[in-house]
Amino acid sequence: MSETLFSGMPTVRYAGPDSRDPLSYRYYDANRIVLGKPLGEHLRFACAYWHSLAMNGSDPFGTPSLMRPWMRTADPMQGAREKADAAFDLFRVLDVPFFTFHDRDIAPEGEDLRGSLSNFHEMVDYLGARMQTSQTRLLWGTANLFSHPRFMAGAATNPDPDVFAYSAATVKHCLDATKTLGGDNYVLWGGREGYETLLNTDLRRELDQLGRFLSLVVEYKHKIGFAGQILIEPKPKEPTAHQYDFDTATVYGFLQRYGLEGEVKLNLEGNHALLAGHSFEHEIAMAAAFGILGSLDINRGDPLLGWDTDQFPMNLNETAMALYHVIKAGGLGLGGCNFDAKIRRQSIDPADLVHAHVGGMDHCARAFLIAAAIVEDGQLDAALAERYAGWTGAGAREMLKGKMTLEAIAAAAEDRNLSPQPRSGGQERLENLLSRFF
Ligand code: XUL
Ligand code: CO
Repeated sequence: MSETLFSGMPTVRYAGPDSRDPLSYRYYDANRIVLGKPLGEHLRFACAYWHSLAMNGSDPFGTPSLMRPWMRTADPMQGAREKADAAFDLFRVLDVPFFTFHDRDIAPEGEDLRGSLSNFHEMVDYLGARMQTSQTRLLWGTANLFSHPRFMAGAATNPDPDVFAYSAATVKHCLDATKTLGGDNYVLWGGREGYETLLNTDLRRELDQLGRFLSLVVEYKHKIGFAGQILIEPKPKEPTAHQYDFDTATVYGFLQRYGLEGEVKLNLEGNHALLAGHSFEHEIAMAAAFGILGSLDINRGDPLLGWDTDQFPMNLNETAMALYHVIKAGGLGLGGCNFDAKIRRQSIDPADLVHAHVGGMDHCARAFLIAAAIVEDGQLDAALAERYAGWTGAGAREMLKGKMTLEAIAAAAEDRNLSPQPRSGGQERLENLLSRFF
């Protein structure tokens, strides 16, 4: 492997909470046993290729601020190989167990569909070779069905059936590649699956197209024996004014409508939750309640801004409560914590990328330890059980079994001449209890 931007950097190691070395892990001790298994296996961190390797610091008001060496290479395929070398060297520095990518992050667009697929598979082979000598595995693959102008009116929901077919071909090959590289999940984020104005949009048709597309993906997953999970990533807006996969609840309704609720789970993102007017913990708890919690894009947004800033997570309370609900849901299983997060436009040094991930991983590890301590303490759980204790009684349970009619419940209530007394929700007491763990 050639020299990379990260060649001179040693692998970041766990050094304990007292460490003064900014490039050491203070909380992320991957082998530490927490709640019966190693911390690393709970968190399953992933580095996102697009933000870490492909992003050049440009924003709607400015040209690129960080030009990486591989972005200057004249031959795009040679540039893609240099980018991959840098990627795996970065993974070595971070000692990160997983990575994630879109087809377009790892390989340049070709002249036409065949050319693009050929570039893609050549780079998938290259990544496969890199993975032979790396500890870093693939958490998930996905397709970029939103950057090229052909997708400006959507991919599966496009009014042009050729774009639907083009997208189907792209996803087929990305799913093949994800399986070949041993990925644990395949993610579909609905890039431009949404609308700007109803004046030119047939909602019913577009939703049916999206439902059909997803069914095709699920059928193909089974056909090739991909053992991983298919995940939808909800987001309420941006780039379109109204994205179809708005939030957890919306996607669950969509999955039910197209008969896919047993087949597809969710990849939930912190910043997307915020844009939907929810908290990250709300989205996680809601997905857990529906049994569709799959994986996390663990990042944070800026509550003062209305767009996806994709910052590295750094709000301890928010992350700890998000991970608390993950633990309560039984963990992430095949999912993980993917840093769908980017450094700021001014963070132009290669080291900034390393600091960002080290900080993110350490932050999440610390938050997980706090969440685990809350679970182990059990007082929050006990308070919840106590609040709903009335429902453990036989008469109460009978009402939910589907056997009692409204009249029967009414008759029983009248018979007992019920006069329920209000009880405190105890919110402040519970908040005080929680603050003891931070
Ligand atoms: C966009 C976003 C994507 C998905 C993968 O907001 O989160 O990067 O995670 O396509
Ligand atoms: Co994301």
